Amino acid sequence: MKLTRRTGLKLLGATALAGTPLKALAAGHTVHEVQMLNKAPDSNERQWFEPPVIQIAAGDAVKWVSTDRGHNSAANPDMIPEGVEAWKGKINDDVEVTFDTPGVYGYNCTPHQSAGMVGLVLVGDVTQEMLDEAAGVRQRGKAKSRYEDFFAMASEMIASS
Ligand SMILES: [Cu+2]
Repeated sequence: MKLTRRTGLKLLGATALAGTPLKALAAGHTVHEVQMLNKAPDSNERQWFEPPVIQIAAGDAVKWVSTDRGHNSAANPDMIPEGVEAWKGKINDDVEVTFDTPGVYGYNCTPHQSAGMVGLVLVGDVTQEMLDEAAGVRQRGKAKSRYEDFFAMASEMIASS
């Protein structure tokens, strides 16, 4: 049997939980961390979420960590599934959001949105159609070119998952 990521997650939920953080076990889901950074770790890009695109299972959480000061994580209300409440973290604060609804979630740092500090969370079964819809939202400044890269990364991720 080819062990796909999806199968792996199911197996993880059913059996092998070794290596899963205790906190995640207690909460019954996995918490994925995204760092809020002044500079990307692998390039000279400034104002950066690492990783900028993250794929998680429905029911998992993302914790944005205020590694560098001056940043926050806020959902773009035009880039989240219908009926889902937008989150908005405070500057310099860690914020943890649990994602129960599958879909594409676009977010940004409020003061650095036009500087391109944006990211994507892909929750559960994401289709190319969902990506295209979110990618159609108008962007300003550097967010435009960053999102072009990130949506291309997202397409590759869903194709290989
Ligand atoms: Cu920022």
